[in-house]
Amino acid sequence: MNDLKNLIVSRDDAVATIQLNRPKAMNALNIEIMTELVDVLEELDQDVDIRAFVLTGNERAFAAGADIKEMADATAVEMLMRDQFARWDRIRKIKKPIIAAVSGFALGGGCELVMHADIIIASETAKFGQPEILLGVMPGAGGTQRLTRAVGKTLAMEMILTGRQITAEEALRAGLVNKVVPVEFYLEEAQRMAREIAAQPPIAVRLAKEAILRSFDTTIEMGLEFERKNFYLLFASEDMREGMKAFIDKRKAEWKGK
Ligand code: DAK
Repeated sequence: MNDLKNLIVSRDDAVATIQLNRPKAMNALNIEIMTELVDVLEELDQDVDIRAFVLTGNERAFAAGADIKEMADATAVEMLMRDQFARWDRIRKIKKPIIAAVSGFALGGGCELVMHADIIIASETAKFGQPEILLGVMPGAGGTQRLTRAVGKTLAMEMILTGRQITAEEALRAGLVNKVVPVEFYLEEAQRMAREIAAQPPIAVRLAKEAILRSFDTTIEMGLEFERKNFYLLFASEDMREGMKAFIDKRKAEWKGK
């Protein structure tokens, strides 16, 4: 993690903040930055001292998409052989909660990366869009699926078929983001929420995140079944005993992550 060229990683107690750091290229997501990002997320996902992630960019751009310069001359076979989708799938498998703190442009792959996060905090200046159509292509890292589920069919169609960007306020109304805050506070607010989640019992957080994500690829029946299994499983945790006992004793619970 020491020789990262495109990311700045900082730790504050149980929260790891990962900042995309290719400012001259508007944080365009080239293969190198995506490789670093996925490796860091996986490494910290295994670190018991880290309980939540904040993923951010800079004030001007969260990320302006996949690196167009890296893709412009690629053939279909080269794109296939680069197997970039595998990296995105690995982000999907991260177990700890990821909070995206978004300011400025979150476009194309940048918007898709934001939608891989579990919670999204936007600054008033954030702009979300899937402008791939303007380049002769279409979203390739989940945009047609995740944006549609987040904002509904008609707005997703408009954004993807015209390339129109939406403002933070519009994103809030459409249900794409959790909160819009002044630009001075977007990172702070995401870190505050990450700390709040990091203070919860980690096994319950992990199993709840897993169950929510499962709702995207299953029927309600199978999803409920999955939820129930995770619910039962929590009765095997020390934290469950502690949480309920602390309530009865009228004291604050002390979580062990066991
Ligand atoms: N790629 C490469 N460079 C980019 C870039 C990008 N996406 N976005 C910006 N830059 C670079 C610019 O080229 C410029 O570099 P220099 O000319 O200084 O060398 C620098 O960043 C500053 O950008 P601008 O001069 O354009 O700054 P402005 O403020 O005027 O405009 C902008 C900001 C964000 C509106 C504009 O830069 C822009 O429209 N950028 C492109 C946005 C876009 O079309 N994004 C979608 C890209 S396609 C996949 C997964 C995902 C994807 C594909 C495959 N696999 C898993 C296989 C996703 C595809 C996409 O995202």
